[in-house]
Amino acid sequence: MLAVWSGRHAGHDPQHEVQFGERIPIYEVPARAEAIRAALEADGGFSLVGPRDHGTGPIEAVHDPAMLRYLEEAWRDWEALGRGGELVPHTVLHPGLREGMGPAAEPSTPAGRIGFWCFETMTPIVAGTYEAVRAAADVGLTAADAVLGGERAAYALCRPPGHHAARAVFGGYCFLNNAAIAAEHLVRETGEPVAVLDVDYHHGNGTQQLFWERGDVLYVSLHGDTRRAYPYFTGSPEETGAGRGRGATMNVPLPEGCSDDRYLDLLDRALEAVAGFPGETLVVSLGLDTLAEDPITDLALTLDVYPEIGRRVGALGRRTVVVQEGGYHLPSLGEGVVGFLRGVGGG
Ligand code: OKP
Ligand code: ZN
Repeated sequence: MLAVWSGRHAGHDPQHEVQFGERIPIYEVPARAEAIRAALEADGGFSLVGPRDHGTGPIEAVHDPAMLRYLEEAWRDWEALGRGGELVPHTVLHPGLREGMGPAAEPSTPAGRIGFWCFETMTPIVAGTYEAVRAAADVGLTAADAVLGGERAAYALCRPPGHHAARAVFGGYCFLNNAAIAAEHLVRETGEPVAVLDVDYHHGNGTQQLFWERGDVLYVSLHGDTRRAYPYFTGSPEETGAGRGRGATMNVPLPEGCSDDRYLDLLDRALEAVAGFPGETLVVSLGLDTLAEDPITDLALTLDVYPEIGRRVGALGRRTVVVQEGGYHLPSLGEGVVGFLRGVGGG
């Protein structure tokens, strides 16, 4: 199987995330991508290639161009103030702040701008962030191109992840929504509907928001029930899309301690929705943070289940682009990803 990756992810290397007033070591680290790459290489069944530069067009087809401009300028403008370290907001644009008063305008200072575009405190910007997030988008797009070129499946080793990034806001370790950018690219290139299946532990609020009113992109997600789990404010089963997208969003909340068997049952429901949706192309947002050992989540999946999840996804018989999202237990990441991909590929 073709696996696309870029070494430029390594430039996004913040040391901390801020949680509940504490600075703790960040979980979303460069070693994640390196662990996956090493496992793909060791397996021998993958051809690793670099991304092709797709420019800003396919990104701006999904995200507010002003947010992309902000990401490009953020670190430079921060440095110009003589600042360094890691750029994290102290003031965030909560919708209640301007309730009934219309939208806010983008502020002009770095301190104001980051709170306008970023929704939380765990997604720092550093010197290499912009280059890394552009590379991650290109990695996803290049894997999509492989499938457009006739490959049955391709893997995009994206880092940082993307599914929490919405049209005009970023957070949750994510800046650009790699999977959504790839899905939109696939819709435009094929002229056909595309399904997105999100099996990361966390609800892909960004992907859901981007395709909420779209009837030509299905979004189906299994995730830790957001009544208890991040990102808290999206992901309920009552959310099914609107307008032309009515019925083209499906959320399947997972209970704390969810086992392999329970997960596979719920996965089958999600896969039925994909099978009932038109089109031949599938994008998978793959997170390994559903694993029992994952340090930031609460399910009980074992490493053995990922090949079976992959096999069931592969059995849909769709052309499939697998996009990396989360997964924070470094010792298991490589085996989990390789197992899933081998399952998709029928191996
Ligand atoms: C990104 B992806 C709450 C911690 C939440 C942010 C999680 C972002 C996950 N105590 N941290 O979906 O794996
Ligand atoms: Zn996640």
